[in-house]
Amino acid sequence: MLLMVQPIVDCLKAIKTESSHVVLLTPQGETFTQKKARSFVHFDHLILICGHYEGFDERIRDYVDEEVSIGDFVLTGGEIAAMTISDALIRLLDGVITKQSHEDDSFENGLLEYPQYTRPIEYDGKRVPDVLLSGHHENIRKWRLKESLRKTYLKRPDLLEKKQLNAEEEHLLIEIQSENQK
Ligand code: 4G4
Repeated sequence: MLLMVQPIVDCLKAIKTESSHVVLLTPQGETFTQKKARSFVHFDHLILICGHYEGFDERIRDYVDEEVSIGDFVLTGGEIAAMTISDALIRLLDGVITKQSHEDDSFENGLLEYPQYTRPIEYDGKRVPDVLLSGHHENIRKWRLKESLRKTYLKRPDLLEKKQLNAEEEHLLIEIQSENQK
């Protein structure tokens, strides 16, 4: 069963304004990323159309601005995709979380997040790295950058290929690669 074009276009006509951006959620769309989330927050009015059953009448595509997918998998409906996108956008709105938190997010700097610790200093024989207890901000910054690079190198090498590394990052990556050969 497919969603018909006429009821959806009627609905669009009823709610669309000059500032609306109309997005169709489908597995065939362009993949939603943090970069896309940052571009979507600039729209004053976002309309997310959720398909169900087996999708839409093909002609719907002429009435939307773009098609987006949240990943290469199939859902029974686009609603959870719409919630995913909403959540990613809402947390970028002013006042939801601090600017520093965004800058630290994975994908904002193109790297995975560095390891983080809470108390106690030792749990089940596992210690918080000494450098983090040292209070030496420059060493901590460098350690975090290196561990971000290490995680990305080991888990998401595809992200490193896309990222332009500066001299410090290049140097740290070479260290990591030689450490991993031992
Ligand atoms: C449009 C066409 C989005 C919408 C077909 C929607 C996955 C995503 C749907 C369908 C969705 C995604 C029923 C397959 C609704 N599934 N990856 N399902 N299907 O963003």
